[in-house]
Amino acid sequence: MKADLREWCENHEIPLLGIADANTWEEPLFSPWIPDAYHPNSIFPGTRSVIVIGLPIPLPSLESSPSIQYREMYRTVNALLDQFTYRIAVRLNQAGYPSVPIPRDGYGGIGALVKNPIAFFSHRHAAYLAGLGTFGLNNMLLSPEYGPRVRFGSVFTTADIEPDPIRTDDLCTRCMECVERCPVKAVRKDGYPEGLTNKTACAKYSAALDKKAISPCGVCIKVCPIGSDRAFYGREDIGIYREDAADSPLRKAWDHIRSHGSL
Ligand code: B12
Repeated sequence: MKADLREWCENHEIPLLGIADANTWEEPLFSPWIPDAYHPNSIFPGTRSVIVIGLPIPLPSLESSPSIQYREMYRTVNALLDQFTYRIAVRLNQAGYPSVPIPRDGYGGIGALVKNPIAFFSHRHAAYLAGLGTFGLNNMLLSPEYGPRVRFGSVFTTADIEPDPIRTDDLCTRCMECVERCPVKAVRKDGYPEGLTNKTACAKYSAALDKKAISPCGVCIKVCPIGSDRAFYGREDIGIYREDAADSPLRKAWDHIRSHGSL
């Protein structure tokens, strides 16, 4: 079953796949732990495994953010995540294992998040339990391949699939770049849980950007030095994102992109 899933993902350009045992939600690994109502078995009783897939945000699409370029890429990746998790669930149903895909976000517009910035299920948490990465100061799940520049989707299934080990290392280097560069000072330097992102401040900023058609912000994920995608794109130097960085062809390109397509 796992080999079949892996092959299917490879054939569909899905680079990250992890499996979590649904029972791991019942054994707190840090405190405060995720509340019972948000566990897979509370949402879909009978869940044995949670399949998590990760699709990367190509770094150059994010670098002009906030911009129409990143907004469109965010939407593309979101649509693919929902389609792929839907197809994986249908595939498992056809094989005789009742399964359900979970929407990659689960909220009705940024207004809903300003009112209550919590969804009914956490994909970040699922990705962590499926061994795909570790939490960073920016509250995002950092993967070795893409740092936080990866979005996740999950499928709850009654199939028993061999789980992947949870990572025990810490990918975050506490470089503080996400803390210092957040435009609304929503990312904090303290550890979990004191340092959880100020969700309301971030959501309100996103709502303001949405009025200009350039949400979400994405700065805390573009400046993160973690991820082999940085070397792949020749972007090891995160100083290029600082406002006072020397003029470069990249900055000209970002200014060009930012001057188009938004309100
Ligand atoms: C609500 C929401 C927001 C809100 C609130 C943000 C927040 N910090 O929660 C707002 C609008 C502000 C927001 C902003 C962003 N978001 Co958002 N958001 C969500 C959403 C829809 C729900 C999160 C949620 O409420 N889960 C339920 C609660 C109970 O769980 P939780 O918040 O995930 O937290 C639990 C664990 O993760 C854990 N935890 C969280 N942080 C830490 C840190 C440590 C050290 C430890 C040990 C544990 C820990 O503890 C919590 C309780 O157990 C998810 C999609 C989803 N459904 O999962 C995307 C999601 C979290 N967002 C994502 C992203 C990328 C962003 C942005 C970068 C915007 C963007 N798309 O460019 C910013 C980053 C802001 C930030 N630095 O936090 C991605 C994260 C991908 C990743 N690699 O981790 C997600 C998973 C979407 C997806 N499908 O991939 N988001």
